[in-house]
Amino acid sequence: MTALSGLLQALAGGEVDVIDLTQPLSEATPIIQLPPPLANTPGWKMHEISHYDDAGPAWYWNWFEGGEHVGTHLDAPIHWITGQDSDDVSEIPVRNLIGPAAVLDATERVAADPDFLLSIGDVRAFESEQGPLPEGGWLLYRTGWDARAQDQAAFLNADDTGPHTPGIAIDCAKWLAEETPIVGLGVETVGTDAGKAHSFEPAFPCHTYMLGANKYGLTQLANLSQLPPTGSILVVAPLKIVRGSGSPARVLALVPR
Ligand code: 23J
Ligand code: MN
Repeated sequence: MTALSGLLQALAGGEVDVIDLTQPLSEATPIIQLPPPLANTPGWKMHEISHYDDAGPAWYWNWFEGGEHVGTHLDAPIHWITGQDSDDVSEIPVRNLIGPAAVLDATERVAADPDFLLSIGDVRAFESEQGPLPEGGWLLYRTGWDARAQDQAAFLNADDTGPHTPGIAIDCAKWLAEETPIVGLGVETVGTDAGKAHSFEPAFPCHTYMLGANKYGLTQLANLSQLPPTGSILVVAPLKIVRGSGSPARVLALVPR
């Protein structure tokens, strides 16, 4: 038996499940809101070409417009100034897009504090229970925020002082980027950085350090509650947009049952 025939058998026999970690992409998909004078991304928009009608009697198809950073999407290193000499989304080695996932659950602490920031100590505590962060893998940061993903106001959770969504502490972002063997960080929120991260020093530390270390970000993930802390495999499939800074992505997990 080869490794792949074993995988097929496990899929057929239900010992391995495929879980879709992707949020539906539609005109209702929440998008990030940066404060003025910064420009914002347009959301997702669909335009019908034909629908079994005079414009195309036997076929239905659409065209679409939207930002690269809409919905469940991947941030390529070139997205940030610190990664400007690194890969655009079409240049990312595909080997990096399949790897082990470590799922750290902070749902309870985020429920008590929407501005919760993950610390190095939290990741160290996870590692002492579950083993070290995986080489070439992904840290998936579970916050329960995916429950809000169909409602832009609840998802962005903004008030007079700006958005309040969970993220990563500054020193933890730097440590994950520079000292751990992961290739990327995945989150359930609108961006890998906390809602308050515009006022951090440096601003948006996850983007600054992770993309600056030639690593990746993944946002607006769904269904992390269906993954074990370790033992699943992530498959990330962004579009191969030439010069793209990122792309909406289909993200799947292979999960042992
Ligand atoms: C541009 C500026 C700040 C942020 C972002 C984009 C994102 O979250 C993104 O999607 O990369 S925080
Ligand atoms: Mn992005």
